[in-house]
Amino acid sequence: MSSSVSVANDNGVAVVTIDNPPVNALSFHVRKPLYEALTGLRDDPAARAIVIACAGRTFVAGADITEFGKPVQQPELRAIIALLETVPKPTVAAIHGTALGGGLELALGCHFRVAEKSARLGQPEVKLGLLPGGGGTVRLPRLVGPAKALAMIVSGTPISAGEAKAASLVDAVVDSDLLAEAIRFAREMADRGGPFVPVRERNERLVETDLAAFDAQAAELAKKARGLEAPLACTEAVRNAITLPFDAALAAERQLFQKLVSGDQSRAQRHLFFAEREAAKVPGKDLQKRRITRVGIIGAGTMGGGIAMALANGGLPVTLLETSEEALQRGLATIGKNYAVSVSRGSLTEEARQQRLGLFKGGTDYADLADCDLIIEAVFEDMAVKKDVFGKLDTIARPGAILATNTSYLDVNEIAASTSRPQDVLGMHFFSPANVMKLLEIVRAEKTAPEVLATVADLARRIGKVAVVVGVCHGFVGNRMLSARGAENEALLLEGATPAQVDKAFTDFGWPMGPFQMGDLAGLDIGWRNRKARGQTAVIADTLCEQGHFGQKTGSGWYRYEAGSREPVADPDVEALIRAKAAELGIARREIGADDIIERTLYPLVNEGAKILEEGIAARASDIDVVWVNGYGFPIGKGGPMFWAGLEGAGRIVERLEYWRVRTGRPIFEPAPALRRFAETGAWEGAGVR
Ligand code: 3H9
Repeated sequence: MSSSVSVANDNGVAVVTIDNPPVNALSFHVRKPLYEALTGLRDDPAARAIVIACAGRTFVAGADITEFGKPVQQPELRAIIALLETVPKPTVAAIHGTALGGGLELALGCHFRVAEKSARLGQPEVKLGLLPGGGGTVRLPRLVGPAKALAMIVSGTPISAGEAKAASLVDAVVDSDLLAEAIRFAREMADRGGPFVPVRERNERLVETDLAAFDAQAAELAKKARGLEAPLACTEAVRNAITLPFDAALAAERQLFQKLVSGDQSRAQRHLFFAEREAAKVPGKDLQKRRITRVGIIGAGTMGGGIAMALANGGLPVTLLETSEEALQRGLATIGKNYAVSVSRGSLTEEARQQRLGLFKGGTDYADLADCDLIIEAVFEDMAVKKDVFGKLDTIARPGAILATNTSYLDVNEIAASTSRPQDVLGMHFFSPANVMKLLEIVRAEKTAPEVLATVADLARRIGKVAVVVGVCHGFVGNRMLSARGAENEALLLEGATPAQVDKAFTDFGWPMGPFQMGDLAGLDIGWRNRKARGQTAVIADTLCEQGHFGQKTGSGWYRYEAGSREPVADPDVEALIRAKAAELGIARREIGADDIIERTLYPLVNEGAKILEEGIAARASDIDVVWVNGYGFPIGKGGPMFWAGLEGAGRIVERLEYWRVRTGRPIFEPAPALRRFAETGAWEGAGVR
């Protein structure tokens, strides 16, 4: 027997163990011996029952994603499950860790499922732009009912063993000794005697389904799909499970799966899955990570408070530092209120709220941070202020403590130089609201020690952030590219577009909102302040700000907002202002198409990404994709700007950039050498870590 699958006999119960680290994915070298083992055991009189278990940290976490897009090697998972369903003796899946995707489908091929209390079960395929392709859409509804199955499959979110038991997905939940308990369960079933009904024949939950209610639920979910094909295909497949005979529904699921797996959206989402894991890796062998047991946060405003919550949510004790007792209490009160809202919405239990609040300590004296292993500064975005803070930290922080700045733009090298320990200094650029947004740019300064980066990357993982290591430049990866994306916004308006047209081109592309809506949400005064600090102007935006139109918070910005509403309404005054400014500047207005809008915003975005890559500010093109998908709402179905450049055609992007450069004379359209090389070779070249 191969080392990936082994069989043992425990007093008449055959135990088949899958051992394919790290997550027991169902690679070909697992499927083949698994199929052979089950074939042998089906007819083996020495085996009265079969338990399928896994070695290592988890039950099967799904199909092997690296095999998608390559020729399929037999036997497929479907064949293994079909074989399992012909076994006349009881079959039991012993589940620990996670049973995900094809892993849960394998378990659904068994007659019974026994799970450890801490286990989680789910069909996350939708997150890879897929649907469960091993019968999950037709078997899961038979156990948990179509409504629950639909919710699980369309969200991709796993459920706990307890919830799975309540939903009849698992038959028993055990606290410990999973394998022994699963064997005991299997033996008991064998003693009790058959017939043992496979899941495919259990139609009770389907018969009682209210199809109209199901369709209403599906329609609600479809509204949230935002151009993604997989959620809709999931819905169609689960509906088939209700309306079609088992085999026909299974065949339809197969067809839908094949279509998705060979499509661009799933390719993009699979790219992101691996990109996220790659981005967090810090090169360097055996880096000795530092221990982080308490974190200090300087500044209890919106950003500092959000960062503090993100850390507490990950179970870390936090000391919040403010300049006065009053500001501290205000910050703590906001945190308390935010947690109370989570409880009232049902996303946090009262017990968890108490636990989290218990992790906070406050102070107004820098000495209060002396016992912290990591101190994150989230004060006003001003170099002199930051340097002052770091100078103070240098005197009180314990040796080896990591000192981080949450700056979004400033030079981390300069900040580090204001201490005597630049090797311990780095940037941790959180995105607002920091307790919600997934992205963390870890900014590597010239002298940052590799183990400091590795420690913070580890911490990011602990608190559920998606981390990307980036180099120092104005705005790092995300905000620098954001400037490039927005460089033509006003020109588009002056030449004939309206804010609503530009925003629509963005939402049609798949962004959650366009740049003007986004500006109104964030507050136009922020960009205004930044422009003034850098001696820059924006003719229309500056005028709006001078008139006090800061966006949603003032009831008007690029759009108008009715009292208490966040719904943008086109504002004729803004349109008149745009026309007047265009006339003043002698710009003839014309019809602007969606293609022009995309070319003049997203092509410069890609182009700036190429520059970032060749400067070594990002180590890999895929790191840039991770930043944009997790921090800025780039549509996941397009895989991030650098992946999308491949779909769009780098040659075309270069050609159109050149066209716009000639037409406008603006350097933003000068194609970067790395983009030209991509157009020639078909691949981005990572510049490596600087
Ligand atoms: C599917 O099942 C389709 C079927 O319905 C139909 C088939 C016909 N394959 O995340 P981690 C790697 S679709 C290959 O850091 P954690 C991962 O890249 C699949 N590799 O660990 C990483 O590699 P490296 C449905 C995989 O403890 C290493 O394992 N299933 C796979 O934080 C560790 O991963 C899913 O979508 C895989 N399936 O989290 C589940 N999974 O070390 C996807 C992981 O070289 N997996 N790797 O960077 C997960 O959600 C998490 O990995 C898991 C563990 C929760 C399991």
